Amino acid sequence: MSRLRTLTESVINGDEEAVVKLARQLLAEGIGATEILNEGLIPAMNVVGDRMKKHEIFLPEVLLSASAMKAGLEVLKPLLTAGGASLGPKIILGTVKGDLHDIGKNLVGMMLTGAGFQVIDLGIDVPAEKFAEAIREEKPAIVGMSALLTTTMPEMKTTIDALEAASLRRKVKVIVGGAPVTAEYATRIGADGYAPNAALAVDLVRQLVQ
Ligand code: B1M
Repeated sequence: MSRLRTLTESVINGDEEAVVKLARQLLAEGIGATEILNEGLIPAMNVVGDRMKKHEIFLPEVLLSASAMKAGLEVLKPLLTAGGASLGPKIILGTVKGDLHDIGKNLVGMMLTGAGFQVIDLGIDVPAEKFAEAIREEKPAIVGMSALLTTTMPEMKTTIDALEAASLRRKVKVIVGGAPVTAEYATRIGADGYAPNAALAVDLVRQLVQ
């Protein structure tokens, strides 16, 4: 089995220690952080998601895999965020109200930091009012919302409507993402952009701040 495949298996098995060790070894051997991310870590969450859907595994196992995934990301973080002088435009990120998934959002934050943006992460389960408050305080160029559940996607529209009602909508560009979100949905709810992954989120933000 290739080392990257072993890394994937270790995340699936929720073996945090093995994930950290292997990720460090792969980096030391000169394998790029992006390759480790895209070919080692991310495929694991897809397998976990499939098994979860088929009820082959349950929340405790998914949580272990999520922790292992996060530990792997921490190893890559210095490389993914390197190069960012963090003096570029501000971007506020958050996972919408009712939603606790943050691995994808964190990854988007790391890549944006690496691209030189100042990222202010509001965390998970962020209500519309908190986004509004942060816009007033931080005056960001962009607000990014993440949602992983079909049931929390409508919170993105609720937040956009709340920003409109608070006369804040025109002051920022709003971007959205997360596995169930689509470009068509983004347009429908009045967002300025959608990105299917973290690398494309960086491209999108660059376009929007030009
Ligand atoms: Co959850 N979960 N989960 N879960 N979970 C999903 C999303 C699910 C698809 C699994 C499944 O059934 N196949 C399913 C949703 C089904 C649906 O809505 N249709 C699901 C469910 C049902 C649930 C619960 C309801 C389960 C339960 O309680 N019965 C529950 C809900 C809790 C809540 O939020 N209120 C729940 C809980 C959890 C855990 C807490 C155990 C854990 C999250 C831990 C954490 O994040 N700290 C978890 C996990 C890990 C998953 C899966 C397995 C993996 C998600 C992930 O991290 N993917 C997920 C299945 C899956 O997605 N395959 C699943 C890796 C990550 C890198 O990808 O987040 O998509 P992703 O981010 C990508 C892009 O989407 C994009 O860029 C990222 C990087 O490329 N992106 C953006 C994301 N945000 C962006 C923002 C942007 C731009 C791009 O701009 C701002």
